[in-house]
Amino acid sequence: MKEKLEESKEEHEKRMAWWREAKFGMFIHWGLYAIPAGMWKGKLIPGIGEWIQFRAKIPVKEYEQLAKHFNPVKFNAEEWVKVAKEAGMKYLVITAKHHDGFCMFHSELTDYNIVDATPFKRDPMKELAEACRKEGIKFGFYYSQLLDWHHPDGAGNDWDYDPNKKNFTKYLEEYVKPQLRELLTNYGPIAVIWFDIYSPTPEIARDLKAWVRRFQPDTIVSGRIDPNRRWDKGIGDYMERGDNEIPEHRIEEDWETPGTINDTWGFKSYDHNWKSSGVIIQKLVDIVSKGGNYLLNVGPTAEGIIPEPSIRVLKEVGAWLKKNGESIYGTEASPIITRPDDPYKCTAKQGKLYVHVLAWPWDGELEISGIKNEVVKAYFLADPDCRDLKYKQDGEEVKGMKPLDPVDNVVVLEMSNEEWP
Ligand code: FHN
Repeated sequence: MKEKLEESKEEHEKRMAWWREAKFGMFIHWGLYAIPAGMWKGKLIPGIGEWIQFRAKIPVKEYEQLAKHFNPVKFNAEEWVKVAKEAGMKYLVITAKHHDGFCMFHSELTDYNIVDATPFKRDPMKELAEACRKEGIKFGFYYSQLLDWHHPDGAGNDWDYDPNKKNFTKYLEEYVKPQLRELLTNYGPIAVIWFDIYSPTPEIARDLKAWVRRFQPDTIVSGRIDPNRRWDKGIGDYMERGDNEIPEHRIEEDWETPGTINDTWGFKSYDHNWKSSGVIIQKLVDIVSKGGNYLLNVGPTAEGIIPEPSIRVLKEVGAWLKKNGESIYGTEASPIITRPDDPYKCTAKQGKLYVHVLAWPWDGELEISGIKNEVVKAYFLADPDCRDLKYKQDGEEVKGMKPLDPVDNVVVLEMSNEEWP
């Protein structure tokens, strides 16, 4: 049965309002792949951790055995949500079903789920949904609609199943849609359904989106519902950029970059390539200055622990946001065009330009160009007393300020009137 989708611009704007304000969210990739953690039968398997079944061509019957050993006794939903909250993240999206097909929620459609197939027997999605509600964090599900290496009719597994014998429509109608109904009816309000690479046709994408709307009209649908659309939102509610990809320029429509803290989404025991908090803060600023959201991933272990290096980085980002959040949440993209090598990026709110000085020029002489209003006050956002910063304005140029923070000094320029920015 095909679902119809008709909605007004107002409905769309209303749905997107919290998301536009939020800017920063937590992505969580968690599943059976956290057990092998990047190694299979003594061999290091290259690539991202959650793709291990595909990369090592592990037969379903073998991979399924992992479920018997999945017992994340250290999992604590409230602690995870607190990590997100302290990092200044406003929403959380977790893998309900990734490409390996294992369901991290209790599903009536298959026993291959965390409650029925593991010694853990709990539904962590219920616990997380609850904890998010308590802490005021929006809660969403990642759901792999195309790839499913476990289901005989899902796409992607041609080492167990003959691709010519697959019935994708059956998988969609009798499995994907009923599972989406479960996710959208058993866990309270769902802020986002994060579909991933990609629905096979635009018709299927539209149908799936309408299916989501039928149960929760306010749920935001990710751009990767659309076949191969990376450069505009297409059928989704917003555009999803490539993984870790930040566009060069400001983009007018809603968009998001999903990013990793190290080089994998699902936990890998030997991936220690952690980005520093400085790098993450600068990526966040870059993204927000171009009008986007940053969905930053953590990959918990099979015991249910968010790796300590991620927690450390997130705490530091959160500490920076505590002082400088005004220049991120609810801001507009930069009204000034900056080049990649400019030492600053901007965000704005009415009458205020936030100048994120990511690398203070070595001679201390910061010059900001393109200021189309008279500056009446300059100060560091992190300074609780908003003490006046000395500056000289010469037409559209503002010069002569000295740094405060080693990573990103946010200088606030207050304007004489609210016409710009
Ligand atoms: O194949 C997935 C990958 O495992 C991961 O989930 C990322 C997150 O954006 N999405 C796909 C690749 O783009």
